[in-house]
Amino acid sequence: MQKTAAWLARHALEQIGIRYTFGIPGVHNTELYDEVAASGSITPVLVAHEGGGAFMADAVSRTGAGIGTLLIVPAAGVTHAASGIGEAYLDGIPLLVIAGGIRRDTGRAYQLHDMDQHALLAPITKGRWRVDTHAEVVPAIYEAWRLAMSGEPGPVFVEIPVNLQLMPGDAGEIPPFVPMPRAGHSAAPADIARAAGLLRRSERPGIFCGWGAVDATDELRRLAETLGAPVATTLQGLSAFPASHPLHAGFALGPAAVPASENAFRDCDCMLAVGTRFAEIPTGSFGYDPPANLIHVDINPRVFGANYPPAVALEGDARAVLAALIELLGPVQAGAERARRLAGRIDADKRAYHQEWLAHDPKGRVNPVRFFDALRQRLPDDAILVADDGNHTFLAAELMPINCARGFFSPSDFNSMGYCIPAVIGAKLARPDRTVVGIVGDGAARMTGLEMATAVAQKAGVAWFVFNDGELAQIAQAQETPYNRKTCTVLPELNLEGLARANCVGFRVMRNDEDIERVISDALAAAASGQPILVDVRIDYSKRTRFTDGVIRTNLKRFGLADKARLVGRALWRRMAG
Ligand SMILES: Cc1ncc(C[n+]2csc(CCOP(=O)(O)OP(=O)(O)O)c2C)c(N)n1
Ligand SMILES: [Mg+2]
Repeated sequence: MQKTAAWLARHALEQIGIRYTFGIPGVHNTELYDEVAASGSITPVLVAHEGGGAFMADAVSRTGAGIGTLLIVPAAGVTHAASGIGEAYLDGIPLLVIAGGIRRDTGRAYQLHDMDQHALLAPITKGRWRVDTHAEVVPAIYEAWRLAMSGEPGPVFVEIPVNLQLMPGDAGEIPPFVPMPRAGHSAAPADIARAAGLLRRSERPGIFCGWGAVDATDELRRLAETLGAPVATTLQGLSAFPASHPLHAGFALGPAAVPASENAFRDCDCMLAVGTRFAEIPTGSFGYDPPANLIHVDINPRVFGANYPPAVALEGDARAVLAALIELLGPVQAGAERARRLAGRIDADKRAYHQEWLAHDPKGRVNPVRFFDALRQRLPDDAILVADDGNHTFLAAELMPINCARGFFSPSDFNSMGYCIPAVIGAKLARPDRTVVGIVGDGAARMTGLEMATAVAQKAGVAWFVFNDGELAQIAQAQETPYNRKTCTVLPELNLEGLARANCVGFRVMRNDEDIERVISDALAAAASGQPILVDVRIDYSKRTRFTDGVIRTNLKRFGLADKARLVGRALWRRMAG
């Protein structure tokens, strides 16, 4: 069969079920764009910057509605997209990145956009393909997709040289698309039995879950209830367990965790960790050591023992492994009584922490706890909340209850600022039935703020709440004590209303606590009517999160006496000298 590579790529994307591609056309992919635009099922979305496009595609994948897909130019498109590709790679999110490639039929050097993109992408993709013939196009895209979706998901890259896109060639027999099997594999029964034994004998079991458990909420709930175990989550996995459940302890472990989690896990003697890598954020810079009886469930065996040695490692799909574990565990006698006691303690700790925030004086600005209380009240349970990276992220993690699986996204391990504004758009396009809102720092809003126009063009009714504090607060707070000065963390003035108007989105200001309910209601109403809207939230950041305090304390403890003396001496001197 004679076909162009552009036709073949479009065919493959249609079979996979791609509904949107994100990117910008250039001379190496206009043929692909033209094909995709002719598809009845795929909409090519023009973005302002490929970095934003990559964050949109990432969010499509995080909703669970198929794989997010990029359609970009070589070199400059790839380097612009790299932040989003890196984020997806470290966060275990599938992405299909398709770029045009330079001509392979002219023998010319110094072509436009000529670079080794495969070398650049090697550390942040699971696999890379460059097709050299027409017959390779469809198999390469299917194979790339399969790799992206299997095991721990991640980004894959396919380069299609422009000469193949333009000219028809022999496509050979086009293979059929074979979807992935639904049921994931479980671990060895003997290992699951050992895990069940440890949990049964434990007096204070605990469950810690990450994004890898996000589709296993029912199983987690059953296990928590059977064992009478508290459940803490990572930042990325915040939505894996509903905050409304009485055994939900909350975000993180150890001194950087919310009080309910810190207390519930203080004497944990057997931990069931599911779909988490014990990375830096959820352990508060490795400030919490899990117990020796650590049962670690993950689809990626490389995470086992990377930070903490497991007593039992269970390699497999979280749902399948947990279902088998539930089966082998059977009823646990002490579980119900433990659950009752724990629920009381968790509830008291959560109330006390909430009260502590309510009592805080926001100095005429917006108190974060009142903002999140009002937002929670007005959002449906299945809403999707997207945070960027900064102090606002940890405020959301500590103060905003998330009750629906895949109801919270944030750029976690690659930790790339600029994620939220575009990701909100990607999530809304993938799930138009859901309310999607963003919480974004004023620093991050500068990075990808011009992507708001993409929401208007796509008629994506979303709301972004910009936490406007005039600083790169998460870093500025960490500078305060040791340096007593804020080098490069005080932001120049930005007119957020101007930014909103420039992008043709709606605008509201929330000046203080009195404005909260009215402005949130207005913003959600605008979003529901299809009008994207930006809200300038004059947030008060004078009270620190548990996370920031915990991480600073943990890191300070690590310094030796001499270094500690040096740092404290410098801080004191600066304080005195001004
Ligand atoms: C691309 C990128 N650059 C820099 C950082 C370092 N960083 C982490 S949080 C943060 C502050 C973010 O400021 P803002 O967006 O205003 O949020 P806030 O902390 O004030 O809530 C910075 C600079 C990062 N994570 N990513
Ligand atoms: Mg800020």
